[in-house]
Amino acid sequence: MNNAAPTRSGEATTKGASGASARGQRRGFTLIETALATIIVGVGVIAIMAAQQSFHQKNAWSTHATTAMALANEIREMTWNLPQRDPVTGDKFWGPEDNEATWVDFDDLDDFDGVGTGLIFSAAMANGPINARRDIIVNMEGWSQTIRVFNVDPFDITTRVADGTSNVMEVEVTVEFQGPNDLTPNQMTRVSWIARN
Ligand SMILES: [Ca+2]
Ligand SMILES: [Ca+2]
Repeated sequence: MNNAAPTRSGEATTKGASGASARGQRRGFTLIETALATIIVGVGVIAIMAAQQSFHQKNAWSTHATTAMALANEIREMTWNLPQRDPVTGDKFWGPEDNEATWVDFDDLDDFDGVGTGLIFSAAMANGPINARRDIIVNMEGWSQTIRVFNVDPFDITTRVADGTSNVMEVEVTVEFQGPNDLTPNQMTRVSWIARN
């Protein structure tokens, strides 16, 4: 009986030491540790958000570039088979003939240069953008197509000459987009080609 008591006492002493050690291991985080952890997590979150924002911006730009190319191709398709001479009058009067009030009436290539400075089809002007069938494409706020037609030197098609002074024509389409937060329109694409007729 006398031997049992010291043993229990010893166990109690051992338990007491181990309990104190456990209490020491379970101590809370210090303020500095918490602050550091917060900073580390915060920096990580900010980096992820910045990467995500960058991804969205690139994705939006890519989508807009694709739309712009499609709008330019609509003009290319619309004007591809137009002749240089007006099919009614037979002459090469630069710009729309007298009886051609709107783009729906235009039947030769230089009609689409307007009075010689180009034509703009835009959502802001409620006349565009237009498709190859000359219909206004709806729900295209902020978009515009600018068409210009040039005569170029037949021996050097990179050189533009005065309107009506050559038999080789170049058509140029510039597509712009102005988003709700953009102060000015952004040029999304510019395409030009030598007319086949
Ligand atoms: Ca004409
Ligand atoms: Ca015409």
